[in-house]
Amino acid sequence: MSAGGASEPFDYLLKILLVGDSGVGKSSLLMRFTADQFEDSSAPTIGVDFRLKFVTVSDKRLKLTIWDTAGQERFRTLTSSYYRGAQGIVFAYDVTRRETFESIADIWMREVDMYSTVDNAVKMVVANKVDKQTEREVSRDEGAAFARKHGCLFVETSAKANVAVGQAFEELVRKVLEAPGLLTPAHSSGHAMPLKVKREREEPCHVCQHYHDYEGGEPCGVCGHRLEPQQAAGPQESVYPTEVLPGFLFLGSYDNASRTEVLKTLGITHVLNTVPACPELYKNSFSYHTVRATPPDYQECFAFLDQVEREQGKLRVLVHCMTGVSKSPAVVIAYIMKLRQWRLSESYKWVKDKRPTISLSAEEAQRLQALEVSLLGASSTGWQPSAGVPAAMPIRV
Ligand SMILES: Nc1nc2c(ncn2[C@@H]2O[C@H](COP(=O)(O)OP(=O)(O)OP(=O)(O)O)[C@@H](O)[C@H]2O)c(=O)[nH]1
Ligand SMILES: [Mg+2]
Repeated sequence: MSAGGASEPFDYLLKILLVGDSGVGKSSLLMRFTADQFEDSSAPTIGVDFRLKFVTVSDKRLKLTIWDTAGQERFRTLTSSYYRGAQGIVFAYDVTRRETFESIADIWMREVDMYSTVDNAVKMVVANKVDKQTEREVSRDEGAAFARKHGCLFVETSAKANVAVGQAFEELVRKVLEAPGLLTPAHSSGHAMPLKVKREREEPCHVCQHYHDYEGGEPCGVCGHRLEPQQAAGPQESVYPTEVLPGFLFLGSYDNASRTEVLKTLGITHVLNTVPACPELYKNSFSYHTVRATPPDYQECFAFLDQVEREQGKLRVLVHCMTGVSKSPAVVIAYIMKLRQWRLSESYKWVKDKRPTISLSAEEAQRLQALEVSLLGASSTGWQPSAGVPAAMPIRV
């Protein structure tokens, strides 16, 4: 199996799902496979994450979307949507914890039976952590017999020692390619080929190009992305963050930050979370910084943003708070002031033009004005530290 560049054309799009108890190593297997990396202390997955990988198997160019789900019950949401349309399913257990092996039949196979929408999806049992031989509680023979009994492929792996990880995914993909009816014939466009024939009123998903009734609000069967129903009143919220400085700085809400597939499509690599209480959702996929205090300390934020700015062209950052209306725009406005040496009024207008919904709180407006004085000298809004918030600064009270 050979891997290719992120933008190369492909013949088929495949959805693969990883399930299994918490701590068995699902995220580690995915990291090993997609990035050839391993972390000794990887954090539990929250909700669902996914990674893309382009590979060539049996002379077919494939774009794999591999979904990594949380094993911990309390982090599991959207269950049915991530099972939908999966053509390959990996049941992972930890050979040193027998209970994780037993959960496969007791929990994970039942879930798949309940939610999977692809009848003949290819299933594989993966026995991970074989580097810990002395602590083994489930033998290879027992694992293999279990897999055979349930009509699954079987591979023993170690994400840590890089044992058979690529081989496991390769075997799974090969079987998906061989299985009748799991892939539709090539689309006449001859480029990125959808998994099913386009029906009337269907549009390619903006994220993964799979055809579905996108405009009608139907979730994509491959990546789960959906267009949010329009609000009857008020401005329409976009699922996309706002690109404030092209190819570098994005501004958004927590809702934007929770859409890993959208962030990846935009090429975002870093996330600055300006609310200490908001969890870091996809630690394996993005480099995070969560501010220590409310309101956020500008210098702390600048240090993180400067790291990304130094690698402009390669790295992109999303700055978000809960609503994307006050805290995170204030950080973005502050950073633009510092970066471009713009007055506060110019920096504010730049951001407001791009994201009209921003509305700074009185406190953020005041902090920005103090920053302007310290960065650039006298204030463009005529503000003095003793004078409170001037009328010239549009704010939310
Ligand atoms: N020794 C050893 N440790 C591993 C291996 N794979 C993963 N680990 C470790 O096991 C722990 C859990 O790994 P994760 O990949 O986070 O587990 P997970 O299945 O994604 O867990 P959840 O996200 O909570 O469902 C981490 O400390 C990993 O470093 C392996 O092959 N060998
Ligand atoms: Mg995980």
